[in-house]
Amino acid sequence: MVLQRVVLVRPEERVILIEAMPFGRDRAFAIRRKKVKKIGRFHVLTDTCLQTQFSHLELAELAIAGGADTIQFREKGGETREMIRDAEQIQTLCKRAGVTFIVNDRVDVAIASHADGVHLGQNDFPIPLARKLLGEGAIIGGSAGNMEEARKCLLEGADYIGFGPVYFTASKEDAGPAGGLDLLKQAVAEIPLPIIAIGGITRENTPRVIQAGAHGIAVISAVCCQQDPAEATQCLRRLLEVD
Ligand code: TZP
Ligand code: MG
Repeated sequence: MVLQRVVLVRPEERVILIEAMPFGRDRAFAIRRKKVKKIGRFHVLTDTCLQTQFSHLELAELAIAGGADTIQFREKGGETREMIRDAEQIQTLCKRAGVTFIVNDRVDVAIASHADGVHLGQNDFPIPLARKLLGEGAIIGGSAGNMEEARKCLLEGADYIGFGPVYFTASKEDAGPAGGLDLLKQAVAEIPLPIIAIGGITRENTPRVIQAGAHGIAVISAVCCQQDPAEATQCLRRLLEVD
């Protein structure tokens, strides 16, 4: 049986130990020491499929103006060269504003654009391989929809977990069923990484999500599909600051 234990040690130094005991209790176990990085609490994922009024760059600009602390460039299609150009421009913007810049799915685009990190789903580029390519300093986020996936992200070395969908969402076709607040609470209780709630996050439910212990939120439609993305971002930002 594979026994895995995760212990939060010396929280003042923001270090966690991840122990994996593949051969049982009486055998030597591997210990991985992992420095916990500063992870933003308000991730805006740029999207140009659900809406066509704003470009990725414009959305990033508006979200930063409204107070987002993390921009995730999320482009599922198109030409790689165009993606790199977009990513480079957003990176420049983020760097100037002191905002974290993450690229969804594409490790190559993250490297090319000097992004702060990547966000990877369960079937995307493997997290350990991404770590090898990006280095220890990079921020790597993993997506999880249940506890098993969350544990996997942790053991593979993710720095934070995008956990959800917490609520119903029409923004991602294969998002899976909404897990609800109780599952979110379970993830927060068990996984010693920042848990970013995603999926159907709105002004109405943000306070509940933060109350449940989430480190922060990640949104698409609540910002990108609004008439005024900067104002929408600002409203959500205020709700996070209340906590
Ligand atoms: N991953 C899980 S749910 C989701 C992603 C990318 C979509 C989130 O979009 P929205 O519009 O904030 O529900
Ligand atoms: Mg993905």
